[in-house]
Amino acid sequence: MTTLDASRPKSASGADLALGAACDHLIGLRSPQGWWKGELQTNVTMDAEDLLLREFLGIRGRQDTAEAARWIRSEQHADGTWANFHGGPPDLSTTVEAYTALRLAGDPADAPHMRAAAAFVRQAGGLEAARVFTRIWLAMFGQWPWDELPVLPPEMMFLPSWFPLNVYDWACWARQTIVPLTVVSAHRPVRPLPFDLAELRTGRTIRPRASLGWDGAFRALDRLLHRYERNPVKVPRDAALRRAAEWIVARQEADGSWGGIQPPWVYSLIALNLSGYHVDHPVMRRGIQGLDRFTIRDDGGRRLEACQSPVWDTALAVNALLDAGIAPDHPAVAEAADWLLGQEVRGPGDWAVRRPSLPPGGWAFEFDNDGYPDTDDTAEVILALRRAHRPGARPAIDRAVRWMTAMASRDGGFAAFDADNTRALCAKLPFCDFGAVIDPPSADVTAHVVEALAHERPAGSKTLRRAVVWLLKAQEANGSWFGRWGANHVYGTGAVVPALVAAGVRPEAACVRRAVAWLRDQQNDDGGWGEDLRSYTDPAWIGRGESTPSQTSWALLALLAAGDRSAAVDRGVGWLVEHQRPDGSWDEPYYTGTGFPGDFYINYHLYRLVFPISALGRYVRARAGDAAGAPQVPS
Ligand code: R01
Repeated sequence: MTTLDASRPKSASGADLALGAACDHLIGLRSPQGWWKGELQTNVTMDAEDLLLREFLGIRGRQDTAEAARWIRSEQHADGTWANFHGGPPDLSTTVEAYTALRLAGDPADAPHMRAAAAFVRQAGGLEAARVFTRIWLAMFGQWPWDELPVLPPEMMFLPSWFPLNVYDWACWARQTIVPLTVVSAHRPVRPLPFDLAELRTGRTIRPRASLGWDGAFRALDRLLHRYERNPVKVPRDAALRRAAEWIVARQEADGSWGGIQPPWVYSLIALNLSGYHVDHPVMRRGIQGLDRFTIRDDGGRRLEACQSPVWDTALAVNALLDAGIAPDHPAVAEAADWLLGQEVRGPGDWAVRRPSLPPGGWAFEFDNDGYPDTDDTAEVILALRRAHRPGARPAIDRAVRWMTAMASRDGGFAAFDADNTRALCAKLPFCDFGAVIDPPSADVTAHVVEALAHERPAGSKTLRRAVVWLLKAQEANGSWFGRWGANHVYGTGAVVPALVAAGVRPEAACVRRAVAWLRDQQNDDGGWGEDLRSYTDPAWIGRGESTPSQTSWALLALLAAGDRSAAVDRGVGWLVEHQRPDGSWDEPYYTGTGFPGDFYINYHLYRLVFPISALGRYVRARAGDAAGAPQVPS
């Protein structure tokens, strides 16, 4: 007997049984407080950098080292390398960092797994070819000359918020990384290791090709800054370092983190330590202790989450259960909705630099990330709360709608954390060889906002209309939409089509028909959908890849919203039903979440469950509607 029988229409079909088992499994995963949180899996640079951080601060313990090393070894491929995601290619910087951490843990350089790793590193260009972040870590331990890194002067703290390259021109995740790194690179710390990484060097110097334009200009500026670094003017330098340290301390979150993400967190701890904060200082203690809550310990060893997704996961879970037809007063829905209400952001954040008179509201991604609410989470929570019909939710929804609406960028689209964070120049700095450093509007975020606003605002409201126009303009020639925060065009299209239909675009409209045709074209022979992460760097992979539960569900959500009742939909549902595990969940080794296109990917462990529930739920209900004579769209 499932908990659902009372609240869901019965039918003996495979989809219905699969849906019931999946809902039971999801409900079984919720916390006593009512929230959900799936593991947020990334790559071993998190674990390697955690050991390096502890070494730097002089707090590295034997047990933690041994357990982290065990995890890092377990992730190594047979050829000695590490990748950044399941099925991904060997990654040079990740392999350098993992190798360094294992040396720290005592693995001898002549052990077979270490020799294999070192051979790959040399063949891929050596330390000399690793990313800037990796070489900063090496410089902190005397394994790379500070002179051979791009300069990031702390004096950038003095640039006003209208001046190019000021700290608020950077995406919040890059801003919170760069400010502490200006402090670190001004101090040029060297804390020696008991070993040398000679075996990872090729001896070749990487001399950038002579070039014109911004690259050349920034390289010239970097040479000037290097000269300045030899003898910085003391008074402004000291003032800049003080201001940076204050800026960092003011942004520590209640859980001790910075931005709730690992890179700002570890660099802030290092920067404050260099600024005179001893490891016993309360700020440092909270920061170091907070890392514990991001640490997972199990049979595989000890690993860190790059960040945590409880608000996001809970909003998606509530929406999924409601899609499945579970009643809003079911305790799993009601308690989660009440927990979400308690997570509302009620204070100011960096977003206010661009929207100074806007009252706060909305939701962040994490437990205690109060300085950085985002429109993506806010939209999903608004959708969940309005459907959950909780007494007392209205004021919070209204504040959120108002905040989210005002976060529209100039062009009418929506980005995650900031409005008008579009200074493309940021990415041209020689420092920036990894990850997205600005937060411009994207189709997936704009779609989620449109879907939320469609229910909350009159169809003709100006913000909603402009966002819909933004989406129509963003449609690719092939009929799909790009996926910034999920992989990839299947995610974008799976978000945009339901949003457009919710906003009143007719399913017969050409833009929807083109999206449907594209999705049908991409369906795999097995009935599922998949899109390889290589699609971010190689257009030949767009829409192609092994079928996965979350991506199959995204495609189905778009087709169902478009009124598609073709065999393609039945075959997609068939794929989900056939691949369900006996426990009601699905396996999803492939990463389908995107941190930074091309550079950083996320396996959200709950995606494999919440999206199939939404897709199966809407499928079952659409079929029930068809049987009751609801209109269908011809395919
Ligand atoms: C990182 C890094 O580790 C990281 C971790 C998480 C994110 C940002 C936003 C959201 C919320 C989720 C995760 N939504 C907009 C998306 C919803 C699906 C980003 C980065 C790595 C390197 C650097 C993240 Br530098 C900085 C951070």
